[in-house]
Amino acid sequence: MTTEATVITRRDGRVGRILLNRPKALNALDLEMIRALTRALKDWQDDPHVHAVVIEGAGDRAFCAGGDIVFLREGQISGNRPAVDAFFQEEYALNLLIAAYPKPYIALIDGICMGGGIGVSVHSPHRVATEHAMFAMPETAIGFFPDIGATYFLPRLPGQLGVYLGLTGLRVKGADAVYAGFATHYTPRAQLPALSAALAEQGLAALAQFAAPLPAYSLAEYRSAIDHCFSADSVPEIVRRLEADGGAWTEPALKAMRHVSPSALSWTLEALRRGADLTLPQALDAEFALTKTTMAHPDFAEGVRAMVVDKDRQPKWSPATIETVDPATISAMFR
Ligand code: QUE
Repeated sequence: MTTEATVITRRDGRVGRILLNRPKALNALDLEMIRALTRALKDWQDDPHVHAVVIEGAGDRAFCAGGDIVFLREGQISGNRPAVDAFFQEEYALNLLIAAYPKPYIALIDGICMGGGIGVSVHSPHRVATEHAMFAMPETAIGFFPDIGATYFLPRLPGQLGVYLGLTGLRVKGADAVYAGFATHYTPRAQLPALSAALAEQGLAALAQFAAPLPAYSLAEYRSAIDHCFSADSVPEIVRRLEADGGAWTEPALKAMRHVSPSALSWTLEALRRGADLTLPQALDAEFALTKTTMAHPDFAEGVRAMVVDKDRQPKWSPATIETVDPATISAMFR
């Protein structure tokens, strides 16, 4: 272990600690980090001194902002499919390892938690959010889809909330994340170091002890409208329902849906509907298959270019509008 490591693991009292330590990259997961996490969890699985695992993000901006999508884009463009496959296979295997982990795995989420960051937290039964926690699945913005098991858990959020969040990429903050189902406990940032220390001393009981009462749910008044709009059978119909609703809550949703990849909206809706009937392992297998067809679509390289590489935020999608996406082309991307 060195302080330069992008994942720092150590034993502390009854717990094994994992620190995602790439704060300048918002602790986004590269393959080396995925491997370090996997190795630590496998070591501690059989270590009688380790009763639980606690994972946190370094710095005060992010728990984990996602995966190494620049690496994935380069692998796709250069035709290095083995490297791309290795990344997804190992990332999804880690998601499954966390879901089935035999000891408590506790994620302390303070700051940004998106994509791959959700994959190393939401599959565990113990997720603490602070008032600065910010959850999102923004992959339609890069011409991809919510993966890391999101096709399993988004359809299991209350009503159509997961479809709304998976299509729009909109953010859920603080205590709202508990109501929405991303987190199980709410603890103020100021108390997080004390909670983290208490977990090493007394174990899981510390979670309830440090949980603060939840403030009101800001999405409560839109829930039935969200369910109505996002239960539609197609993306164009969802847009028609949002326009017909006309409420203030529909503005950010429509703005987001007009900015992201029209094709990605369509394959994401299909993937989420299918995921509702799958187990987590089945959903991850289906996601792995879908990485191949979606990354081969021009919108993936273009979306990562516009949002992450060049940061001009002006992607040129093909096709350019929701109305001109061909449903048969999307259907052919699924097995
Ligand atoms: C949409 C996304 C992602 C994104 C930006 C989007 C995403 C992702 C990252 C990201 C952030 C910080 C990093 C990094 C990647 O940004 O999935 O390597 O250091 O991982 O608009 O889906």
